[in-house]
Amino acid sequence: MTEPFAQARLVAPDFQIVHITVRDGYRPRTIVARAGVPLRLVFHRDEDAACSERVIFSSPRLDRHLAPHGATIVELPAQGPGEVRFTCAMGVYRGLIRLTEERTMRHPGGRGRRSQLRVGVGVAAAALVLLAAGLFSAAVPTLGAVSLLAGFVMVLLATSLAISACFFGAFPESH
Ligand SMILES: [Cu+2]
Repeated sequence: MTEPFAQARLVAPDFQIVHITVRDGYRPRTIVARAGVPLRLVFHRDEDAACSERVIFSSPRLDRHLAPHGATIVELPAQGPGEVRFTCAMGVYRGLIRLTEERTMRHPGGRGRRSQLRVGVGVAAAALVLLAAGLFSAAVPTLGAVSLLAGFVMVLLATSLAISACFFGAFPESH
């Protein structure tokens, strides 16, 4: 079973909001929100069980009363990347807020970062080939021109491979 999960909605550059239903637990239990942006949580408590009367946050340390059969707003200040836990007073109901950097918000699958990694690997491979070609031509002077040419061809090939892999998604995980 996949865990219920929600992303806070960014309404303005400095304002994001998420709604949480409180009934036999928190729904969603896991919230992904932006680090560095204040977060408004709207708790909809659809019960009057004593268990869910209070909600306690790990960072900052907040303790709030939730109105039964109503909505209660809790404002969290802007915080750095990390996790904020919230529980009922007994620790029976548990929720988690993941504060992440903007980059991972825009690329939930981490695509942007992976493409950058691929370009980096391509460039590193090309540099390595060039270095090897240079060393080889220095060691064998008579073959210098030939090996240098071969080195440049390999650099071109490696670079174009890396670029095409990024742009055309040659790797299945890029989708
Ligand atoms: Cu409780």
